[in-house]
Amino acid sequence: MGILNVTPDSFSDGGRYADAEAALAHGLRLIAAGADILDVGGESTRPGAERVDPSTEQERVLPVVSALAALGATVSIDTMNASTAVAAVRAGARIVNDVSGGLADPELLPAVAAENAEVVLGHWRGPSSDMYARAEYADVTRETIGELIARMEAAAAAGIPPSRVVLDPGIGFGKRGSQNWDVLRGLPQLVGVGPRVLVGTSRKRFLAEILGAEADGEAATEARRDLATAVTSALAARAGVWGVRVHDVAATRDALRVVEAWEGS
Ligand code: PMM
Repeated sequence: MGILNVTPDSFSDGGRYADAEAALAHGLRLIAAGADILDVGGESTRPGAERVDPSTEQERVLPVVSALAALGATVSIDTMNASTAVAAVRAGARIVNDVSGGLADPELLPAVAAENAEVVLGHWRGPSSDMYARAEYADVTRETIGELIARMEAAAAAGIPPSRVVLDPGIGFGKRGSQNWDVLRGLPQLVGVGPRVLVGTSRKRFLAEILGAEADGEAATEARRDLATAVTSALAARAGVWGVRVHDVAATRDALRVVEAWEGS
């Protein structure tokens, strides 16, 4: 899954693809690099980010979603808003990627069910503005999986069967540095729950922390974070996940080719 953020303030690529034409061109580059799905987002979820109103979000994403869908791309819409999810699905998106797992907007799961879309349910304990305040766990892996199962059950109650659900442990969402590694170590248990699993580690702060890369210049940090992302993607694939959400699709494709060769598949 290639990341296409159409936002002026996303933490790593914010602002670069804010205009629809530039976003479309970047989407085509991601497909050429080997992305199977393009994840279009119009609201930054970086730590401390302010919420964007749904009409601004839709102005940003809908032209990009419809242009990519018209070209035959599989598009997911990265949103926490039911109205944006519905508008994007009607513009051609097949998957609704909600980092809040349906918690931010109670209308989202019923809307996804009514539109017959698929849904990514992220593990989430509250808005980005204060998510680290909620990063208190006795057992982060067990609690993350338990809370995701509860969201899967909420989706089923809204009319979305597990076959249309993808679970995402929400790396960086309400989790501090080492807690993210604990969750990644527990991926085989999450895969064992049943639905497909998606993981998003791309360029996240917990990677820069172990690299000691935070003090580097921005470009150097990005290159090192992309390499670390390719490695985590390979390890996630070995753990049995269905998908990885990344900025640098080419590097992750290469990493996944290595995994396939290693596994002889
Ligand atoms: N992370 C971000 C945004 N959307 N969606 C899913 N499913 N999983 C994630 O981990 C995730 C996401 C934040 O990263 P970005 O600002 O680079 O998009």
